[in-house]
Amino acid sequence: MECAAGHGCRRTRGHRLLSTAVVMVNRLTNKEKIGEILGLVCLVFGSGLAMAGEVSVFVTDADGQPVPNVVVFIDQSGAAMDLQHRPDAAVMDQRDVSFVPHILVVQKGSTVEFPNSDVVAHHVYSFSRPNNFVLPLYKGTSPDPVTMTHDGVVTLGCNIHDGMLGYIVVVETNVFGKTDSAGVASLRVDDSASDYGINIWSPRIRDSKESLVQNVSVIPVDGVSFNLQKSLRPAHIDQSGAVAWDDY
Ligand SMILES: [Cu+2]
Repeated sequence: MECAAGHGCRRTRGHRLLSTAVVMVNRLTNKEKIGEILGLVCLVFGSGLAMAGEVSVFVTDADGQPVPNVVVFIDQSGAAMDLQHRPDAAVMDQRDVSFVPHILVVQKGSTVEFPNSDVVAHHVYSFSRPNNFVLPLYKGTSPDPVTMTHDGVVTLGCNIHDGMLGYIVVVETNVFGKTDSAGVASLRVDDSASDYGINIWSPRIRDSKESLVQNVSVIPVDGVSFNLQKSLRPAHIDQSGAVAWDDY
């Protein structure tokens, strides 16, 4: 961001430059000082905007408690995005008879690898058309990655272990994340972003679809809050270790 005073200060400069700048200003003439002070103001202001490219999203349940592991992403139509961040491949592991992570978010067109870290075999499948697929019983060597060619939620199961349940959320954007234990996710949005929608999704959420998107026209300084109204569905608990499968 170019400073209006023409000093060219950029938001990427940090506060650590501040003390150095103050010392320099003290050595200048009054006329020079005015100009430099303007620059300093610009520097501080720019530093304050250092997080302007980050949009914080907060999700709370009907009791006001933070909801972790909620997928957060912006609309495809929203703004310029840094396509350099597109992942080449994502990983949905199978560990302790569970899908790890339980919920994976990828950009449309990404490939997903399905290694099996267990000693037992798994038979992974999804009926979620048009991203449906089957990875016949395997362990050890991983099957070929699966390319997620359409957006939407891909529900995963295992033919052997009924308790295994996972989700791949395929989005049309590379600006996505998941809320942490504090119910917060940070999205990195380009400075030029405007008029875009912020969406949330979780298999636990029962609120109306319309309430799970908020449109913003600029980067909201205070972030965006989703205060869910309906009680959540219970969290999924895999039946890890419930059955001892030694070999297939
Ligand atoms: Cu399995």
